[in-house]
Amino acid sequence: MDLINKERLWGTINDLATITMEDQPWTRRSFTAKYNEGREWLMKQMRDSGLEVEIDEGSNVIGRLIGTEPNLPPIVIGSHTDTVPNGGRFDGIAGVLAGLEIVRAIKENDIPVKHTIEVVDFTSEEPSEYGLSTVGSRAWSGNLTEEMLSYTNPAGQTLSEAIAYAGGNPSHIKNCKKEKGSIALYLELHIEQGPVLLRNNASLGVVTGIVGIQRYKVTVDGLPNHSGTTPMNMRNDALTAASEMTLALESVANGKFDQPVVGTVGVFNNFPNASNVVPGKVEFAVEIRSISEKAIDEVGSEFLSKVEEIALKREVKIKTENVSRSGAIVISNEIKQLLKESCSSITEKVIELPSGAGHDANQMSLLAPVGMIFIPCKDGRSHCPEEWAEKEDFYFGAKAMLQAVLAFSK
Ligand code: HGY
Ligand code: MN
Ligand code: MN
Ligand code: MN
Repeated sequence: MDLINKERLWGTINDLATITMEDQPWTRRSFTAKYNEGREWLMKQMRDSGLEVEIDEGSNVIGRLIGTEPNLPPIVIGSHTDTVPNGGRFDGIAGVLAGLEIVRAIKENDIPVKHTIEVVDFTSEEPSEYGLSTVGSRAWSGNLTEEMLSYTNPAGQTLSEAIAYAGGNPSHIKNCKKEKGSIALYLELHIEQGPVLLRNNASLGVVTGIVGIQRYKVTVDGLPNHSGTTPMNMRNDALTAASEMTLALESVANGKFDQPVVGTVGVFNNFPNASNVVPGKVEFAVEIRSISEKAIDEVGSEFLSKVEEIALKREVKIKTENVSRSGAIVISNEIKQLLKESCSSITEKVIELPSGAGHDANQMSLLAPVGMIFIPCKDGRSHCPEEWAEKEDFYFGAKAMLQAVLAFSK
């Protein structure tokens, strides 16, 4: 008998994804009114489904279905409902809504499940205007420091104020820190955000590991000047210096390491950004990712020394800040086996693969055994308006995750 309601599951995707900023399709940036609106919609769905609903000190939204043995540590099914700009109908949303559908199926069919199940929308998984990602799951793992709470957005508001705006209580953030072992299992369904499932004609993927991510913020201070009267050999141009540093990251990341590495400059802010002013200052964001911590360290140190060299040569000042580091994780054989069996009970087109994207599972791996199921996304693309997943794959993913929960909690 089919427990997952395919049409209802698919309908929730559209209901939430269309709660988007008027001027930016498929966008619900964390800590905005739209983000709060989307979470109000989610909490109503949770309450209407008979779940206990709360927003914790880290402003994580939690919907709880009490198990038959409530003293057992809970199973957490999580992901995120915030998006990158113009970026997500499925990224994050799919995992939260699959969790909602799973608890609905359990409740409606009176299936006895020992463990309490918590469906969690973790706050600000995407790098926000405050420069930090996985904010809510960091609050649970204890990796959301006082210094991070003081990070500011371009308007000068602090992350602490933003968490309060999202319904959290940052001055008591320590209250939502969890102890290792206080969660029985963390599961996350996510679109792959890459082409591997498609290339292998697979419907479901069992994730074998998740990259670590090192984030830096680099500030280049040159000398703003009149672009018409300042000769080329008398400039301290912050933008050309920052551009050479960006190309240096690209060439270092193209080097040979024990595992594949990617390096990206995705944010690049030029000041004063006027066509007739020699750029005085550039702030840019750097991220380096790999399954290998050693490779991340090697690329990071090589990049930072190149930045020093270029600054010296171009007579500009630099400040490099270590914004955050999330560790790479390897999924345990036990959890991989659990997910392989549950996925294979739904479809024979199952493969194993690593995740080049970071997830809340990175932080959750510090607290509990974690497992992830991937579903294919169209053309392997994500973080763009074209991001799309097929109803059937999403349905298979939710069914497989339900199987995994029932098998784990029998
Ligand atoms: O950036 C990532 O890897 C994820 O999509 N937040
Ligand atoms: Mn993302
Ligand atoms: Mn995501
Ligand atoms: Mn002028």
